Amino acid sequence: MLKSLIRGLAPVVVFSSVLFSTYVPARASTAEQADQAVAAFIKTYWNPTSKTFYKYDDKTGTLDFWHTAHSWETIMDAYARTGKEEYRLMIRDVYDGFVKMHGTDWTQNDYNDDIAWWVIACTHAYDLTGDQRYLTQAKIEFDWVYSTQRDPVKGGVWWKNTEHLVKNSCIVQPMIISAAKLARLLKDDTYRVKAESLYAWQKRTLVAPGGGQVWDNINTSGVISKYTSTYNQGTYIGSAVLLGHVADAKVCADWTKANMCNTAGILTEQGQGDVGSFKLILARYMVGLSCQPGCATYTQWMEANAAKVWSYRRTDGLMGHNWNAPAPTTGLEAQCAAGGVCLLNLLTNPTVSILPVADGMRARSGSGKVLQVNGDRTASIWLFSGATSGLRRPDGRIPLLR
Ligand code: 7K2
Repeated sequence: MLKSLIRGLAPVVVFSSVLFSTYVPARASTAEQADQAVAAFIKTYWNPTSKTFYKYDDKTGTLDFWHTAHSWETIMDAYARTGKEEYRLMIRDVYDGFVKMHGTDWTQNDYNDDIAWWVIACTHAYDLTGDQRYLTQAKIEFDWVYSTQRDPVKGGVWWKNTEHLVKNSCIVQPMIISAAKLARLLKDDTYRVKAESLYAWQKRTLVAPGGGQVWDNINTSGVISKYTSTYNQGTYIGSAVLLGHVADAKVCADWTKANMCNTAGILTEQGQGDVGSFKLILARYMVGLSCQPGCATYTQWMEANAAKVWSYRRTDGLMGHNWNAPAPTTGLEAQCAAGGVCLLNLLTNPTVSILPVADGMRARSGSGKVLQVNGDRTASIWLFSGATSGLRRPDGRIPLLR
């Protein structure tokens, strides 16, 4: 079994190493840990009746709009890793429960970043399931924010749609990620142009000279808030990777490691509430960066964080909001607990990413089939060393995962 798997993968490994000198980094965290982590999360926070997540670990409250997008993507990560039907059905259920509660006009939400996170999550859901409704909805919501919430005079995107006072990294960067993903999925290069132009604005306006540190926002008088968060560091890294500006992403990752971690490299930002989702965001896009050629050492950094937060888990398996201390035994909010789950599922995904590819490039899969990569420069070739059948969409294609 193992031998045939290795034989099956051999042509791919040769193919990739000849062209790109890629290698597979050591994986410290395990699928068993990821299994336990996602099971504990679902057991505590998922309400299958209302199809919503509870906010608190005593099964009270309802998880907020934007945190729900991240928990939804975390379930998608579990599905992408395992191909399990249970998670595939949950992808559908989370969306149905959310729409039941919030409808499909998400522009009712004051915060443009909240809308953008649902756009991003919908593109992820479409990638994994091929269900058109996610892509349709993502396009509608993105188009609304893009056409009504940009500053036509000075560039950038307003944070809130009820008042145009500040333009924040936390909206501009998720819009870049959304546009890059929509360009690929809709096969529409105008979205790539939008992404690139927002990226250029972001880089010249809200990134410190030399790169690395992402500032928070700029107001109507041109005053910049230099507050730094893993949220903004993470989405800059994600934007840069998706657009092929990997060098920018590396500078940002290096700055984050040097300035937002303790000496052991463990992220120190912590808190519940909104901040509770921030490290999850960084983790998602850091694992994406670590799959780029020459970036495997970032995997060790993320592995160290995963090991630490896992070591501080509760007896029920839930991980906390402070990755440098034991998880609180009560009062733990879902968006905080989701961070470690997301990280473990991404690190233990049995796929090997090669790199962004040129249009039309093909790779031979482990099973000997040829995968056509969908033509755009943001796509990565994903090679499956685990069961691929559960991961095929109804149209037979294997989704590109990030
Ligand atoms: O500090 C604020 C904001 O200035 C900053 O840009 C971001 C990112 O973090 C918080 S806001 C996080 C928002 C997420 N969406 C829903 C909103 O309710 C929430 O304020 O550092």
